[in-house]
Amino acid sequence: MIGKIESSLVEGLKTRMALFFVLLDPDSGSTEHVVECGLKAAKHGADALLLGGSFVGNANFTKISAELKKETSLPIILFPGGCSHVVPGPDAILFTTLLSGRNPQYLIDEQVKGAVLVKGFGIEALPTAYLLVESGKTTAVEFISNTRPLPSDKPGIAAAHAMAAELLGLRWVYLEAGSGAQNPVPTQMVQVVRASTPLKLIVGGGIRTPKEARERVLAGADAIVIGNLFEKEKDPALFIEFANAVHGG
Ligand code: 1GP
Repeated sequence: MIGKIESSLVEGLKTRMALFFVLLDPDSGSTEHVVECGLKAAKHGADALLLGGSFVGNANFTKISAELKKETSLPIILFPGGCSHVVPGPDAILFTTLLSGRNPQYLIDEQVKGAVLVKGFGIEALPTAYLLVESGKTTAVEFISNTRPLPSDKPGIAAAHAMAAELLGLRWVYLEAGSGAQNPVPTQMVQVVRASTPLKLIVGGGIRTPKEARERVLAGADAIVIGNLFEKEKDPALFIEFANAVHGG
């Protein structure tokens, strides 16, 4: 069932070319630092805040979400690396399956354990196929998940995975180069995946300039995720530039 948050994101796409998601990594600094970064993003054009990462060692996960919720009405969407990251508080969760991999733990095992928590906490789930794409160096998600990424020069393979996601009833595809990736997901791959399925398409990992973001929107992305960049650089002007590049106009 499509919930309130997903409906509002889809609604947002009626007036914007794509949505601008800012990823907050709980491990990127103190709780105050992460919250400050999230609030800056909320104030300067983000459409949603993703919270999480493949490896989270910060026990303040719940606190970050609670602090953000006090100050912003922007959707806070969990982006978990596993079932242990499911905490009460966020509005929604990217309920992902690492479909590009062949490790049963991240294809279904974490989901079975996490489902009980997601339903118990009443968190809205956005069913998402997570496709990890080769990006020039080993990323945290590749290492932690013990899976091989999809070849970046074989967009047809990524498209076949996206089609499988559609036929399995998922609603979102996340084309992921990995946080801090050397190379973002190639524009051509975004185009080919876009042409293969009507599912909502999220693209992230290693996008460092508004131009790179815009190119992927023009290729068919419905949402762009920026993380790393804003952990170091919190200049509001940069948030605004990214938001404009992603939203279009
Ligand atoms: C990682 O796609 C996100 O899961 C964001 O990547 O941190 O490289 O922007 P960056």
